Amino acid sequence: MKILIATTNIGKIKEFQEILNKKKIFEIFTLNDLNISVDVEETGNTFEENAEIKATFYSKLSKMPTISEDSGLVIDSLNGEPGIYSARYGGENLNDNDRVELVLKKMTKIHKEERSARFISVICGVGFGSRALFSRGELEGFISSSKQGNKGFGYDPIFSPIGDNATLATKEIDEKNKISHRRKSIEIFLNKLIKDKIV
Ligand code: ITT
Repeated sequence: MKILIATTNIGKIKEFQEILNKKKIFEIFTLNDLNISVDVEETGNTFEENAEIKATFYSKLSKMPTISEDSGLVIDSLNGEPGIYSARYGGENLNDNDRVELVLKKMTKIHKEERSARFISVICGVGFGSRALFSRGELEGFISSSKQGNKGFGYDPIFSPIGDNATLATKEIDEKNKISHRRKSIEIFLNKLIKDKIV
C-alpha cells in the first residue's frame, strides 16, 4: 500500500521510516517526494485536532492515504508547557537549540524530583477507511539539568526516560525507536489497520 507520511520535520521522517520500513507493509512517500511544499496552520487546541488538520489537508492534496503526527513535550512543573506549542515555543524565530535553552532556563530552580515530563505522539490517518483513525503513544521521563548528546532532534538533548540517566539524544535512532512515544503510537495505529483488515 502506498502512503504519504505528511510531516515537514526531518527528524520525524527518519524515525517513521526506520520503524515502518522494517515492517514492509507500506511504500512510503514524503511531502518532498510529491513536491508538496505548502504548510498548513495548526489551529487546533489538542494534539488530536492538529493531527487531523494536517492529515486531512495533505490527503486532499496528495489523494493518498495519509498519516500525520502531532507531538510534543509536556512538562508538569511548567503546567504542561510546551505541549501542543512544542515546535514554536518561545516564538517562530527560535531553533531547536534555542527552545532547549529556554526550557532549561525556565527550570533552573526546579529540583530533580519535580522535573517529570512526557513526550506525546498522536497519529491521525486519513484515507484508510471511511473515518479518520487515531492513535496515541507516550514516553514518561524527566528533564535533565543540562544538555547531553547530539543525536535525535527537538528536545531530545534534555529528556531522559524514567530509570535512565542518559538523554534520548545519546541514543542511536534504533535504540530511541524501541521505546519512543512515536514507536508506541505507530504500533497502535498499525494494529488498528490490521484489526479492520485494511492491511
Ligand atoms: P509537522 O507538523 O510538519 O509534522 P512539526 O515539527 O511542526 O512538524 P509538531 O507540530 O508535531 O511537528 O511539533 C512537534 C514538536 O515537538 C517537534 O518540533 C519537537 O520540538 C517536539 N518533539 C516531538 N517529538 C519529539 C522527539 O521524539 N524528540 C524531541 N522532540 C520532539
